[in-house]
Amino acid sequence: MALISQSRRLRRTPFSDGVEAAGVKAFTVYNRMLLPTMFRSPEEDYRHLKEAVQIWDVSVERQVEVRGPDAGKLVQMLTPRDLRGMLPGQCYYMPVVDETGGMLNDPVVLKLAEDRWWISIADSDLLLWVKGVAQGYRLDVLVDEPDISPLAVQGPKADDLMAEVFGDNIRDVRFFRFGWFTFQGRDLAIARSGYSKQGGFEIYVDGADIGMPLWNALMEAGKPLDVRAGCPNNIERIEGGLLSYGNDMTDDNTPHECGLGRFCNTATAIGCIGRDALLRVAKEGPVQQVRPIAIDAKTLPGSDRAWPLMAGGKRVGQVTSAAISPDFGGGVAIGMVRMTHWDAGTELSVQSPDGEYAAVVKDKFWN
Ligand code: THG
Repeated sequence: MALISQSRRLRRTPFSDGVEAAGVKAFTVYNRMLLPTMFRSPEEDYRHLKEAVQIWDVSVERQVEVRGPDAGKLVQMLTPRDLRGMLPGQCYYMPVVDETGGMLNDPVVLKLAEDRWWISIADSDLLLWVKGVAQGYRLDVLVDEPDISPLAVQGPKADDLMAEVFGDNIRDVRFFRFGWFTFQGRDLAIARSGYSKQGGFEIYVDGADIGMPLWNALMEAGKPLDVRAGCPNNIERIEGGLLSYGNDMTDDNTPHECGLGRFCNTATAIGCIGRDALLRVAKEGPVQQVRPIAIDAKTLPGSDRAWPLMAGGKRVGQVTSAAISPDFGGGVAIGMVRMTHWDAGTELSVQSPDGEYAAVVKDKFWN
């Protein structure tokens, strides 16, 4: 692989200096910003994530801030998830759909106050959609991207590390809740959340100037815990069934196809854009859906395209993410499978660029 050329269009983050000093080996681009993908090797990073604690520069999870009297109304227009019961201090995983019910993004939303929300986005230009909706409906809101950069602390020793830097009260933050904690005189929202199944926190770092001081404080305090710089790990997130927008789903998919029907309350999410379309698909049910797929392979290539899933000479779906799992042996994958072939135990074959492999639909992800 060649190098990626630097330019102002490809944004660095407040933690890029620390990421480079830690020996990052590969990046991807996400929301026009650098996202590390490998430090030592995918397998070494994976093992360490499952046993210790890592600091992840996930600044690419940009915030769309919605502020003002119509903020709650606007956020509810974006999603089929019913937000009426949501309290300040809570995070919700929130599908965002267009007028046809197609997925535009799958952010985590934080309710800071009735009139102030952060939408922590996946890789699509959601800011433009939210601004467009606000303008089109003449809502009384301000919509912008503040200087907030999430820093994730993930792994089984995350609580111990965070307690060293922020105090023991951090241990009481519950899953998908956030509290306010002070670092160098600045109040930071810290949630128990993150893009792994190993547990941990996300610190919403307010102001690029405290990025490296916080990075260094965590690295220093974590020395006895074997802390390392890390990043979302493709093997671990596939095992855990964490979906990747743009990979496992696009605007061609409804939330129901993505297995996100449990985050849709379309009947009561009054005002949601795409509600009529979703009421139809919710009633009829999807004709294809995301499934865990085991692949009988010892090595697999990278997945820069969908791999056809075949049965009896016919295409019945596609694998959208795949990796070899050190812990579960063989290939683990996320696929989109037609309803005729989506039952657990269904035997398929997958056409990877390196050849055809036997595959089977699993009943659950690997956790
Ligand atoms: N954290 C924050 N923002 C994000 C992500 C994140 N924005 C982009 C991307 N990741 C959004 N995608 C996801 C996908 C899954 C989860 C979070 C964000 C997730 N899901 C849990 C699960 O499936 O087990 C639990 C969801 C729930 O129960 O509500 O955590 O990682 N800030």
